[in-house]
Amino acid sequence: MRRPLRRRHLNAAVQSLAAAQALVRAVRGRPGGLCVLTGAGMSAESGIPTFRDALTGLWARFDPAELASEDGFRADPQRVWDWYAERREAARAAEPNAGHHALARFAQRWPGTLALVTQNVDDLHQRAGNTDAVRLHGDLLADRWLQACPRRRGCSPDAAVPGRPPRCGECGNPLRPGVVWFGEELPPQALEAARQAAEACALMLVIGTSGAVWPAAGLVGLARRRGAQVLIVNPAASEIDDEAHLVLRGTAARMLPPLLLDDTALGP
Ligand code: BV8
Repeated sequence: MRRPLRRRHLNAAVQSLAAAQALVRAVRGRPGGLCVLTGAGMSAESGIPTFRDALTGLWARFDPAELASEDGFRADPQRVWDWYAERREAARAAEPNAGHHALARFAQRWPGTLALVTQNVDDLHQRAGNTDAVRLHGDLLADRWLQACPRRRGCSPDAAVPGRPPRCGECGNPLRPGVVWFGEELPPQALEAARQAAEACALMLVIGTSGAVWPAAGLVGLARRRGAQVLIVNPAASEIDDEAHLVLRGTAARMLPPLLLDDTALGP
């Protein structure tokens, strides 16, 4: 009994990949034809735990929104600084995976077709070659002062006195990671660019996101309402699966090369 079931699964996977490849082929060479939204799952196969999985080990008992918030930082700056320091190390030690490289090669092969929007705060898209990726949630590797310099001296973050977190030697203003915390506004330019890309695309490809965080998750519905086809790549169900015309149940590194570059068919 097992064998036919597996064969059926494989045929279904091959068929949906073929259908997905046809959607991608239809937008190649079309300016802004493909908008890609990525989440933490994009970097999972590079060894960076997803947001939900980042709460493993000693961080398991914390709520992400608590750690990734100004209130959480003010309540215990050292704890939050250490969490980000650990994530920074993981990001620096990681390398772009086959999924990141497939997106970069697609952009090279069909210049102007891809608009890449990411929720990720690591720099793996940029290191793979997508240096124009729109970063909705900031940059894990860029620090800034928690508040504006009270002396309007515009002290450089590099001049901060080392510590957890580092602080201004004159006014004690702490450094914070250059990411968008929960309850904070997204960078208006990035959000506007993402909205325009979602509205203009013919295909919205959503990779490795649970679709739990807004306003990023809203970009998918926006694209669909503007007539775009929605294609999701995720090994598990997400909160935005209802918006999809087609779902590929697989991982970013395994699915993107055949999907974007027809490089290799899906093997057993
Ligand atoms: C704001 C930076 C207002 C920090 C992040 C509407 C409805 C409900 C709530 C809200 C709403 N509007 C606003 C809110 C509140 C809140 C929100 O969305 N809360 C949620 C939790 C309910 N939003 C905000 O606070 C936003 N700000 O609204 O401000 C405002 C407006 C004007 C003026 C002032 C204020 C700010 C949101 C941004 C927060 N910052 N990151 C940091 O990283 O530390 S969000 C952070 O979490 C990530 O960047 C990412 O965006 C998100 C995690 O989601 P995913 O990336 O999807 O990751 P996750 O782990 O959840 O899932 C991984 C997925 O990958 C899974 O589906 C898994 O199956 C899949 N996967 C696993 N392995 C693989 C894979 N896929 C492919 N391949 C694999 N190998």
